[in-house]
Amino acid sequence: MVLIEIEGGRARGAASEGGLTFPDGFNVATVFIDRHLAEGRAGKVAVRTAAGDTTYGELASGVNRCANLLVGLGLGRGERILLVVKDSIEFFHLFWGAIKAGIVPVPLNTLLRAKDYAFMIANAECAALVYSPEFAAEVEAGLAQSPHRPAVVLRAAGEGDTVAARLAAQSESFDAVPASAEADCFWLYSSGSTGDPKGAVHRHRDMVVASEFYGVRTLGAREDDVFFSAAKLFFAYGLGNGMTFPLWVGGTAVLLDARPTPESTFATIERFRPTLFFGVPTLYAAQLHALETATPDLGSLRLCVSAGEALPADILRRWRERTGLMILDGIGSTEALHIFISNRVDDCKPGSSGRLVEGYEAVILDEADRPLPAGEPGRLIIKGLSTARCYWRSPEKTETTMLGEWLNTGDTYYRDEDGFFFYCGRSDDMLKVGGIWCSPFEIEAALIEHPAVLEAAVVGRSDGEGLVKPEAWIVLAGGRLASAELETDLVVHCKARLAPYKFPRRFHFVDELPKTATGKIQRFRLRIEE
Ligand code: 3UK
Repeated sequence: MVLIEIEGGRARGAASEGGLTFPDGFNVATVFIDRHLAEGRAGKVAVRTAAGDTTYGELASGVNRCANLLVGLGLGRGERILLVVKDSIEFFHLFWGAIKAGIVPVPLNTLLRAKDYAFMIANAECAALVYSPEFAAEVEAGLAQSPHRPAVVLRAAGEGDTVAARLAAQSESFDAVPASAEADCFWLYSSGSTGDPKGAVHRHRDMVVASEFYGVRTLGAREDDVFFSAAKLFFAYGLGNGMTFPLWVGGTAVLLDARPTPESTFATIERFRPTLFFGVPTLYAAQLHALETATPDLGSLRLCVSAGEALPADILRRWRERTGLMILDGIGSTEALHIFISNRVDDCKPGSSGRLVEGYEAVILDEADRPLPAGEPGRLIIKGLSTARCYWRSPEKTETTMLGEWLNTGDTYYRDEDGFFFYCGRSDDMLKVGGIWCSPFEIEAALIEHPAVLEAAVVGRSDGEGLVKPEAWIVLAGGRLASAELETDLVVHCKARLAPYKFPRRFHFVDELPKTATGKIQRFRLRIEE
């Protein structure tokens, strides 16, 4: 059965949804996985990792075996399976196996701590939890702390009884459970400045829309491309770059399960020779430093992409000078699924996020919700067919973010006369550090647990390269004195409690913090102070 009209990796059909047609009963696993067998790609390598290559044929049977395993374990339609899984073939099997069976996969950030997992396990009321053995300590501690107990808890791979080990005994055929373009498909958790992470509920059509409008029509991804994303699959950015775009065009994905450093990313590029590389500004800056002494062969690359935070024009200039390669900056979000405003190879303004991606609309609003003319900064709202339907069980946050068909990005932007969008900052206090969300409140809460700290305020501060890093302003408890040892101790203290990137890179010790009459810390005053 033809589920979606496709020719040369492009969806064609009735003009309705931007040229995309979704038939009744549409299950997105059929177009990302099964279609390749019908199109003759069974023998082509779909995924490459240090552990080996997987063809499209092997991928399709692995996905079916995994769907059979999950159904056999008693998981039902619409139930959630949380995945704390490293970038690996198991991630592909679990994510698509679940979707094909009508189960909702929820990839989680693998850098989190026990209390974060405890919260998500309960919040999602998940029926299953699967994790890579590398993350066992935090995940198992989180499970022990959580009031909710998933019926199924399994390791993805490694020693003993794992998902990978159980696949061999499963049948390699499985008929996709009928769904629809608008049916709930998968979730991604997104963190806000206050309160707990929220599950953004994405639909079956969303990955098709992002892959076609951004991946194919904006980026120009093709079947002969080899994709390498430094951003991990559990981020919406990495999920698109490292899984859905390659599977949409019938290309090849290269996965790196280690931390993306200049050394590990250069080594991966030399070994697997990708044509497209996806990074974040902090990584490009670190790679540029490394390139002062290293001379990796980057000759396979035709194009680089940056997102997660604004790419400073100077980093782009230096990267082009040093490597001869272009970096396309674009803004995306977990709620939009992927990039909705982007530069293009032949249409780029360094320092801007680019122009609208086909299929999306954007409006910049003033305080009274009136559209602003070019040049004036305001709140950016966007509309497109890949945006999340809601946040799971967060009606208030859903109401302020999902405005009918429009999505409130929480970003301040202005648009120039040529239609290029320029980032001016967040509308709240949230920071992007290395492309990953960082709540100042969360770091402050950890800091004040330290006996030497009376009060703490965390703000973002631009480093020498125009990249934002958390900076702490601290009022010490009576009798305590500032010292280099204390700063080291505070960093160790934060790293023990929070995800490893959430610690202050600089400290200021002060007698008091600026506050409003009602006692609210005025972070904006700390941001302008030096
Ligand atoms: C900020 C940017 C300036 C912006 C993401 C590409 O980052 C992604 O998703 P998140 O949910 O964060 C979304 C927020 O991050 N941001 C992202 N890209 C840029 N700011 N310039 C940029 N190029 O505040 C946005 O609201 O973590 C990025 C694709 C998919 C994604 N989910």
